[in-house]
Amino acid sequence: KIAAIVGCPFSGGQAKPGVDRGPINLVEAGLIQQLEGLGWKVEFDGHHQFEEISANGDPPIGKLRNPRIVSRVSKAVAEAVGYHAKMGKLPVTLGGDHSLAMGTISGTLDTHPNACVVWIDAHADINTPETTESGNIHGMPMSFLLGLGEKISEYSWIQPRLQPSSLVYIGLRDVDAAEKRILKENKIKAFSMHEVDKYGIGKVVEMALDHVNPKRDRPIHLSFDVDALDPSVAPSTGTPVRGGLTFREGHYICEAIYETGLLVALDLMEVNPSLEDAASVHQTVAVGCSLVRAALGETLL
Ligand code: DIR
Ligand code: MN
Ligand code: MN
Ligand code: MN
Repeated sequence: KIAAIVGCPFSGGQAKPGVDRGPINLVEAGLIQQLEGLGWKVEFDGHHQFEEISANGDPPIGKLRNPRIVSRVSKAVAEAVGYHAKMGKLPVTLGGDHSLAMGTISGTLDTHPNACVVWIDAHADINTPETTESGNIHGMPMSFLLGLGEKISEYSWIQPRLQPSSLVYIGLRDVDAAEKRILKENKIKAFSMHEVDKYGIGKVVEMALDHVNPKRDRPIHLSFDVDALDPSVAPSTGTPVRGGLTFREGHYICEAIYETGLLVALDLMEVNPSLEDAASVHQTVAVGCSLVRAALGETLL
């Protein structure tokens, strides 16, 4: 069992600087040694060095902000994740903002065309180029992967091959009006915090897997936005929303996905070490590491 760390110091999918330091902080906190301690062989050949395009060189396309750099960076990430997956390794992508998931999930699907996606987030990240209110592409990766909305030629490298039935959300609580319509129109299964409260996290994970993976035979891509956790648990993130997952609920999801034996790729995104005080940053980075450990097999007993 080999894990390949894909460090993605990138912030262009949203407006707050600092999220590009997330992967550096997670690695410096000892994540690699921690995974080795779980019995993994861990490959890490340094963080990705993404090309820079100045703001001048990357004017908006419609409402999309930084559209060219986000596209090129995600394309590079797709190639890296796809390559590791093809080699039989488990790609663990450290963000960076969640626009990177256009790349990670494309890379997963190149090798595992039948993979399903479990998306843990306060947000649905399914705005289209037409519906986005912010213009931030980290709020849009799912629409590109599903092939919803206007086609932007810059993003023509993304094959829209994920079926709406192959995606499930857990943790939602800040979903734009247009996103709610998109979820309904496409019959996308989502367990918001309301369902987590109602059924408990154990039942929610079971129902989520029953939806995307009824026979438990499909590879799973787990994309975890740290803002799914309550801000009291993970304060240092760009768009915190109160009423989130507890520490244990977040870890339970990771543990349960690991137990399926079907995990083929993991994203841990949106840790921003420049937000909040030093203790909050330390706490958020530590929680990020411990979520990754849980997804890679750390048990409590
Ligand atoms: C909002 C916020 N729905 C947007 N999205 C965030 O910008 O489209 N995603 N924060 O993580
Ligand atoms: Mn997100
Ligand atoms: Mn989010
Ligand atoms: Mn919002």
